[in-house]
Amino acid sequence: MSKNNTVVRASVGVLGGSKSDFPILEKAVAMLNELGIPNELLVVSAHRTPDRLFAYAEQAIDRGIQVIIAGAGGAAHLPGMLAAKTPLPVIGVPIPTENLRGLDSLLSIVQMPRGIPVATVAIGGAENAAILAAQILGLRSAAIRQRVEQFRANQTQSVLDSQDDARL
Ligand code: RP5
Repeated sequence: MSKNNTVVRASVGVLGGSKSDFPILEKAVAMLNELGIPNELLVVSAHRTPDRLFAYAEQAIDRGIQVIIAGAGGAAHLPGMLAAKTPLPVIGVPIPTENLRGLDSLLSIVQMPRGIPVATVAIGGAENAAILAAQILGLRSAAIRQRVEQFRANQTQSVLDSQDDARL
């Protein structure tokens, strides 16, 4: 919902294989909100709700989704299966796991077969997933591109402000 009570269609779908993934994925949502990008956060499990996965992927374009961020842990098939079912760009977020610390998630997501790519960020790297989604949307939106550039300029400035060596 926008400030004037009109319904704003999400342009980025943030999907998690389980609600237990939300503490990580909410960082993507926060970054998308900071960059002014309408989004939605849903549970869609490749293994527990496969029909919901297919339905989401098949309807996403018509619903106005332009980029999908998908996070899953362990046998993390959600991003790859979404990528198999939609031509939209899919960004995979490997969720940290208790036993293997997310290395299982990372390898499951990054090792896609030739022909069906998933852009994979670092383990737990939900914020970068959101920034990458914004950069993709920025190809067609000057306003989003400007907000990404401003974010980067602020980031640069805060690094410079926090260093005590003024020689550089
Ligand atoms: C994956 O299994 C989910 O993405 C989650 O990271 C992991 C554990 O899920 P829960 O057992 O916490 O629901 O499908």
